[in-house]
This record gives sequence, structure tokens and C-alpha cells, in this order.
Amino acid sequence: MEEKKKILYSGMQATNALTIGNYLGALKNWVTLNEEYECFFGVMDLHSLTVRQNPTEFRQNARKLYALYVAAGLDPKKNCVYYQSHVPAHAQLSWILNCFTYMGELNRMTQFKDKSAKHADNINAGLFTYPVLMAADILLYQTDVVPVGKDQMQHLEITRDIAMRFNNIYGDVFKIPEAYIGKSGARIMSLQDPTKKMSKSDENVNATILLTDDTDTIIRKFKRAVTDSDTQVRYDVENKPGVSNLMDIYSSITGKSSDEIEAEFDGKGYGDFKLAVGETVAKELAPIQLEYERLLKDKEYINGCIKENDEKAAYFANKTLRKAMKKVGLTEMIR
Ligand code: ATP
Ligand code: LTN
Repeated sequence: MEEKKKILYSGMQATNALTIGNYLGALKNWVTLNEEYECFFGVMDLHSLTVRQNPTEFRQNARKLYALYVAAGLDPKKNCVYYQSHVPAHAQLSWILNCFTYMGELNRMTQFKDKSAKHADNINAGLFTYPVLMAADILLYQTDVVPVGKDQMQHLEITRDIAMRFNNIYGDVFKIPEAYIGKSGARIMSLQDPTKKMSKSDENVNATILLTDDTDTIIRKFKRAVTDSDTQVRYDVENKPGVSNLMDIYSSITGKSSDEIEAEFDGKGYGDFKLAVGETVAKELAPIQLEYERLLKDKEYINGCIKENDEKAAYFANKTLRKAMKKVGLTEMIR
């Protein structure tokens, strides 16, 4: 008998355009996992509301994120690629789980502290309960594994704590999810300040490579990338963070080790190296960009995929939601 595939869940917020950090650190890995697991990938638009959005741009960004997921290789016929806000069970379970989460736990979340400092004029309750919604996302699908970056580990821990607390009272309602740490786990740094992570909300356009940047822009940005006064291509995060970051980027795409990269550019200057990194990234992104542009125009296909997968997600999510509602003693609807 064929073994049942394990369930994988992940997603990204639909804010701003994606960078190669999002791609190399998350999306590219998801693509490699989608044969092995039964996958759910959400456009996390409810989470984006924790920061004030321009409604028109926000709607477009969500659509673009969906198209990028698909263009990068998440086949919506094989994976459930859907919109979080289209499945009301997320908000419903989130409310229930809020009542099983302590203020003290949420107060410890570093992302909450960071984001409150960054958006001091809008420290809303959604920002505070963000991890509870994330817990609902994951738990609704009886998820086995969640590929997340280091920055999200704390949120996965709280998800596990909430699930165990609930299960201890009501029996096995939720599967306890595990983190999936990717093989490379590359953390891509800013091209302008290689001690800071590359972030899609960075205001300096030269700090990030967007997935939608054209070849000339990509090569120009790499040329301007901050390095050091040395000339040797050598991996040394401490003393040569800029060069090491470029090596990480190059390695994530080519699969070459740092020794191989050092040998390849031995005796050559930073100019040659930066050009090679730029060309490699541009070549990797070109087919994705082509497919992305095509998909954005093919409204009918994308709409069909969204509808189909929203329904599929809702079917699974509602099963868990109904179970949780029954366990806590909410009265079932009369049909
Ligand atoms: P923002 O700047 O809006 O906070 P972000 O660029 O940091 O966003 P997130 O939406 O927080 O991105 O993350 C989406 C996914 O991309 C997560 O899985 C995260 O771990 C991954 N990711 C984000 N930035 C990087 C990076 N620089 N290197 C590797 N992975 C990254
Ligand atoms: N918080 C995550 C996005 C996110 C997510 C999730 C990731 C929301 N819900 C569930 C994995 C599983 C982020 O900002 N990267």
C-alpha cells in the first residue's frame, strides 16, 4: 500500500515585492519539497493587516505573490496554493486559540518587540496576537512539518505549546508540528549592509535584489554591493561579510562549495566575481520572471487555481475546526 504523505504547511505575508532572500531562504526550498509532502502554501494576507496597507497595492501584492509562488515552481494542481483570508476557519480557530494563549507568552515574542519598535504609532492587538493566527494556520491542516527560517522558530515553538496545552485538556485534536530546517538554510544579507538580513521592507533599493528585477538592474546592484578593501574572494563571515554573502548567494544557486568558489575566482578581482554572481542570479530568475508575466496575464487560469485550492483548503481546515469547536463545547449548527 502506498504510504500516506506527510503534511507540510508554509506561507509568506503578502507585503512588498519578494527578494532573493525570500526565494533562496524559503520559496526555492519549498519547490524541492513538494513531491515528498502533501503541501499547503498560503498567501498570508490576514497577517499582512497587522501593518497598515494601501488597499489597492495590497490586493495587487497578494495576486503577485500567488503568481510568483506558481512561477517559481509550486504547481497549484499538485499543491494547495491558496489565500488565507478565503478560508474563514483561520480566523475562527485563531479566536479559540487566543483563549488558550497567555499574555506572558506573547509578550516574549521578539518579532512583536521588533515590529512594535518599528511601527510605534500602530501597536495594534493584531500585531500582538500574530503568533496565534499563525498557530491556527498550521494546526488547522494537521501539519507534520513547517519549513521556516530562524526568525519564525519562536512562533513555531508557541504553536507547539498551544497545541499541547489544548490536547492535554481535550485529547488529540491537533498534530504537534515540527520545524523543517532546510539543508542550506542560507540567510541572505543586505547588499548594502551585509551584517543585516536582506529584507523586503528595506527602503534602500540597492540593498535588495527583487525577484522581478531585470538583468541590468541585477548586475548593477551586485556591482554596487558593499565588500571590503581586500581583493581576494574568500569565505570569512566575520571579516569579509559582504564577500561571504555573495558567495552564499552564488553557492545557493550553483550548488558549489565555498572552496570551489574560492578556487574558481583565485587570482581574479571582485569585479569578475560580482559579475559572475549577477549573471548567475539573473539566469536563475529569468525563466521565473517569464512565467510570472505570463501568469499575471492569464487571469482565468489563476482564478481557477485560487478557487479550486481555496475550497480544498477549506475542506481540510473545517474538519479540524469542527473538532476543536465540539471539544470546547460550542453548540453545533443545526443543518
Ligand atoms: P519583511 O521585511 O516584510 O519583514 P522579510 O523579507 O523579512 O519581510 P518574511 O515575510 O518575514 O520576509 O519571510 C518570508 C520567508 O522568507 C520566511 O520563511 C523567511 O524565513 C524567509 N526570508 C526572509 N528574508 C530572508 C533572508 N534574507 N534570507 C533567507 N530567508 C529569508
Ligand atoms: N509569519 C510568517 C508567515 C506565516 C507562516 C504561517 C509561515 C504566517 N503563517 C504559517 C509558516 C506557517 C513570516 O512572516 N514569514
